[in-house]
Amino acid sequence: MKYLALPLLLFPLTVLAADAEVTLAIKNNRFIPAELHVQAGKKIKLVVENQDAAAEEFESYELNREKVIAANSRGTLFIGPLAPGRYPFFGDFHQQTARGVVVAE
Ligand SMILES: [Cu+2]
Repeated sequence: MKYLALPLLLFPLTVLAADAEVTLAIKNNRFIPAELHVQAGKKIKLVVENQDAAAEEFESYELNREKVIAANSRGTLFIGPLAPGRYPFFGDFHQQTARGVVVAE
């Protein structure tokens, strides 16, 4: 019995494991950096750090992701593995200024 438990314990860890971690900041309703370079074909843990006093919603149709990041807090998203290419994203609450792109290469 005890040997059976080990894979079950490891299973969630392996699923959640990312190959790389990148950080994106939000400051003055802008993403920094606005162009985020990641490795194609890898699962990426994207940490979004909102340094503003207002919430923002990270959104990307191409990445099929949408997540609200509260004021002065962090949120985590997993993206990929991505094919080489460009994947625009935007801040849904400040679309005029909060724009960026993930470049997978
Ligand atoms: Cu939205």
